[in-house]
Amino acid sequence: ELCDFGLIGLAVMGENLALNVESRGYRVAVFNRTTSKVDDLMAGRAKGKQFVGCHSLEDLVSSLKTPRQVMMMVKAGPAVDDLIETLIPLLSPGDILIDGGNTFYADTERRTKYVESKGLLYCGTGVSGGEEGALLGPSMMPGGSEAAWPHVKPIFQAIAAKVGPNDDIPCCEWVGPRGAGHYVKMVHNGIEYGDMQMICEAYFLLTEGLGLSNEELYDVFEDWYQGELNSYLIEITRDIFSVMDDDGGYLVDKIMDRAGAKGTGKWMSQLALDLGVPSTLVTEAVYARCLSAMKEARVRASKVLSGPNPKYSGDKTNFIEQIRDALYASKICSYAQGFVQMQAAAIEHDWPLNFGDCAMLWRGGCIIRAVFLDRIKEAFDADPKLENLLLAPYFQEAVERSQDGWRHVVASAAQLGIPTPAFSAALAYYDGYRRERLPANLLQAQRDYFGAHTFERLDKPGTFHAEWIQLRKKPKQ
Ligand code: NBP
Repeated sequence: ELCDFGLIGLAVMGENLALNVESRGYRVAVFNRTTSKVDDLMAGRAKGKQFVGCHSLEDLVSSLKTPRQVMMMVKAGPAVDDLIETLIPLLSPGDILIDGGNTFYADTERRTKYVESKGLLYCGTGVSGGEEGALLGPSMMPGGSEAAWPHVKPIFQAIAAKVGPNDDIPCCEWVGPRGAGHYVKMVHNGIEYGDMQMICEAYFLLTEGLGLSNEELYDVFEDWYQGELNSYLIEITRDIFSVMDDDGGYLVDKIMDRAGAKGTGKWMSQLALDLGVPSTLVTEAVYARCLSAMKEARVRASKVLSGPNPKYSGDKTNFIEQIRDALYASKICSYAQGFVQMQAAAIEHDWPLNFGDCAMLWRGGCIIRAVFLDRIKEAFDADPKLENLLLAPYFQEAVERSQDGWRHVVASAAQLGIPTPAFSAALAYYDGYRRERLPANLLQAQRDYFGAHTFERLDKPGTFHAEWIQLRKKPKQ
């Protein structure tokens, strides 16, 4: 009996995805470069299930129904190109190659065109949710050859996370052509960076500024989890404050304050710079990880550089509420920036993205899943061309409500010497975006002064240049 689905790469993600597909009633062929992993799976978790273990790509291909669906779940990069080269001669016209890894979107743009030129279909799919998501229901962001969608849709939507009142809306919709799916996945990861950084800033204010214990932090996050900040990341953060080490202390207090990164946040920042859009939250989050990684340098600097006493002297309960406001308002700015970047990328690459759908893809299964995404979906449903989330009435009102607390937190953090790069960047973005007039008139004057870069005028159309040196007031000798 032929299989419905083929999966290559049996590391954490691939193995769990394969089990997920099989659990929905499909027959799955699996292959891994190190074939002992195939045997381990067949003798272990796949035992007695509808699996065919393959020791070669030829075996895998010949085990599949046509049009074949072959998903690669291997390390992103050259491994994917190598697999594509090996698979092309084995596959038949109309067969579908799927890349479910964390691939850079431009690689998927290139590979889609290449694979299509060989008469096959290509489907670059962002998959989020880690090990548990892969097994029980990830968030999936498929893009690539549109003709592949009707074929992959039944299995993809069967295995994806489900949301909605009846738990029947799959977090998997067609995103767009070529690299669109991987781009949306990258923005998801960048937003995840921002969310995590903002939660860490709240944590730092609560501990450094207010001296809250882990028990108190647990209660604060439990309270936040019950409200509009309800999200997976707030939930796991709450839980972290309850976990003890073997010796009775809290585990979180013993963890080295040096963050790692795999690079998807950095990609989003780099592409924001290329597009000329201000995705400042993800960028600050990336830089915050860089600064954290300089542990030894910080230890040296801490012995030399001074700052104020970080203890907050005002009302504790109020400050906790204000930190919640800062977190919520900053989160809105962060998502606003992410969607602006996707809009700019959609224009640049000619991807007809549906932004309400994008919000729903992240509603379940993935790391940034949150109730909040329903509001984003509603905002884009009400106005698919919405320029900026901050302009949607719901978010406009939410920021209006939060901004006093947010400003107080950013100002207090500056005075207490507690770094809050994401909260501060979010506020600077908000205050810059809401201004009809910014000081760039002076900037243009400077550019024209030293480099004759010309300027436009508010009072008449055209391009102008001034002889600044001749016109200026002569300095006193
Ligand atoms: P890894 O990213 O650690 O990749 C390991 C797999 O790639 C193994 O099956 C390995 O085979 C295979 N592989 C490599 Br490495 N080079 C290969 C080559 N040249 N040809 C064929 N196979 C090759 O696995 P993962 O953590 O399961 O992630 C898979 C993909 O999913 C990655 O792109 C990752 O970024 C993405 N992702 C991961 C997560 C997560 O939470 N881990 C979440 C979302 C997305 P071997 O056994 O022979 O070495």
